[in-house]
Amino acid sequence: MREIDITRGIIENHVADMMDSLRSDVVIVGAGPSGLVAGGYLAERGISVTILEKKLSPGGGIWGGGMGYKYVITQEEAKGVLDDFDIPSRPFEKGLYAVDAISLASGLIFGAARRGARIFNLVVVEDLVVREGRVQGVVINNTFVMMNHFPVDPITMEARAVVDATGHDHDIVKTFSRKNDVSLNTPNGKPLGERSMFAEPAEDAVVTNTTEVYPGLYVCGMSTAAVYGGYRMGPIFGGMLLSGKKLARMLAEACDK
Ligand code: 48H
Repeated sequence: MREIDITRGIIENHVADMMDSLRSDVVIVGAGPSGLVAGGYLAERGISVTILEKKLSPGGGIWGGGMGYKYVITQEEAKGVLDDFDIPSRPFEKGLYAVDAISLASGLIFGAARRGARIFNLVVVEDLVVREGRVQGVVINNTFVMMNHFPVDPITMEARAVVDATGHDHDIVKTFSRKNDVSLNTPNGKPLGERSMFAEPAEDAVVTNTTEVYPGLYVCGMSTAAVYGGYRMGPIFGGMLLSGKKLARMLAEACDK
């Protein structure tokens, strides 16, 4: 065994995965709960999916549970998603389940990966490729480049659909709306901004507002609240899981056409 063989094994495999991701059916930006669920279900249907995460650890806002207490809550309606991803849950009140945040994060990450979604960490999506009135890909850079503000140009990946699953930040829709003279599929053509906490309508709205916000650009999870003016809901995650599931169904139908 030579050290250089270890190095070659890493570089060759990483580059092979990157080459497979140069053209995907779907690129999902953000590996939080909604993005991971969407990616897992899409990959299961044989759709080529790439998930890009700027942090070292995928999992988004799951890991810390509620204020660092390591449980999150889901509703009965989302129990099927937990079961599909083999994530244990504990019923604790009618219609509500407690889920260990560490099991949820790790279960969704591995569930998406083993279904065939290619997940890259330490990759920031800093812009979109927009051609002929349609989003057609992502502009990516390395997290360390972005953190240090180094003047290093980005590279690109193509996709038939790009998903903003970046959570509260709605980073992709925000940048897209700021940089282009475009009208989004929202009441005023712009992101409406997230509202304060009101859990029940917030959970419903996350699923309802999981949609195509511009040709080729979709939103799911918490970014729907920022884009469509929804309430926040705190550490209840059923809406995120169901939003990811709905998105996968929508995109699978779109990819079939
Ligand atoms: C690459 C990026 C970029 C970028 C961001 O926040 P998330 O967990 O997202 P959701 O919507 O799946 O889940 C939301 C949930 O975690 C939450 O915050 C809830 C329920 N809040 C309720 C409340 O009241 O507070 O994950 C988004 C991921 C993160 O891992 C980011 O690092 C990543 O997206 N990300 N990755 N390029 N430009 N921007």
